[in-house]
Amino acid sequence: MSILEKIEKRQRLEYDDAIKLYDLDLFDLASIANEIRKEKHQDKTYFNINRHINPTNVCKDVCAFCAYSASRKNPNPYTMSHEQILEIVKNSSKNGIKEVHIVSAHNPDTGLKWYLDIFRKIKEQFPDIHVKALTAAEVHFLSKQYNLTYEEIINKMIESGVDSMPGGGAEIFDEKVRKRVCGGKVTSQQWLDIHKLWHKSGHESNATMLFGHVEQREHRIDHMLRLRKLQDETQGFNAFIPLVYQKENNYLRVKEFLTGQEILKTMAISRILLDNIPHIKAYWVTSTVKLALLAQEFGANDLDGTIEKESIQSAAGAKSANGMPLEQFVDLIKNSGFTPVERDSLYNEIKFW
Ligand code: V47
Repeated sequence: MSILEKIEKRQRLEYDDAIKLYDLDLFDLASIANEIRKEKHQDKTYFNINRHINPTNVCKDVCAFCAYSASRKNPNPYTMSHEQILEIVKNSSKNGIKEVHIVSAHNPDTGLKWYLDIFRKIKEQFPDIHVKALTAAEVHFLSKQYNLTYEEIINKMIESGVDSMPGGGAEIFDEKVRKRVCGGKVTSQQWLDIHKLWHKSGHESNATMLFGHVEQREHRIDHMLRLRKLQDETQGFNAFIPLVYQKENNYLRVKEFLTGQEILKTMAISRILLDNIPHIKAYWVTSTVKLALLAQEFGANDLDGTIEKESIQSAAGAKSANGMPLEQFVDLIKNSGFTPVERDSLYNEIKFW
């Protein structure tokens, strides 16, 4: 049976077929991915009114792709006080945010309490705001730093009010590439183990993939298939987020951005392969807004959110430092022919705009 026939029958593709998807014509891939998107989500494009907060950039690890952490390339270390973070949440709550997405560097100086107490304080003062916080890379860092098991850190997160985990830190699972781009931090298997434990605790999370640096197509396919395997076991992932690598101010020497075609093909392939992860998020921050809108025709059904402030990818060259106004966000989705649906962090529909 040909690959196209297998997809037509909605049969699962394994590695040998999956890698050949890249050889298909761009518009054939779009049409297949769009058909699957429509079956699952019709013309709805989900987004969230949210606020990203990155409380410290002091990091004990050095990932070659990272321009955010304080280092030789970025000699401006900062660590926010809890009062500063609460002030941000207070101001953003006036804009109707439903979620704070809190991700930090691996700061060895602040103490475990600094990491966890802020979640409790946010929950006490803003009980209706969903706290999405701590990547598996941070969970691993905290576990090593404070000699606690992953389960113990996860229990502390839950006790402190963390509602869901973001998908960061996955980067690329292939061990050789991973060693080159972020050797020394959470391993691929540890990343997957942490999400498995989080799912087992009855909570949901997302999964990212950083692509467009030194990895090859086969590493992307391998990454997606490892996620699909875990999702078969746990069903805990809500969204897959392919993050397009930004190349400024970091230690990886990558001169060219991926072509728009390669980015869109990767989005479409993720929609086809990840038959058990319901949402494919085109994160406009890294793909650019224009390509994220186009990605809606290539299987993506989620555009993340208004963000308000973004520090990680903008440090590496993305034009996202100030988020996007809600009206503009809604208009862009409508003008591209889709229905903007505001969602909460767990994909319950809040409002059709
Ligand atoms: O894991 C770091 C990435 C991630 C660069 O779960 C870079 O809903 C591009 O995970 N170029 C953090 N990317 C952000 C993240 C995320 C974003 C939006 C939504 C969700 C979600 C999660 O940022 C890191 C890393 O892969 N990153 N440096 C760079 N130069």
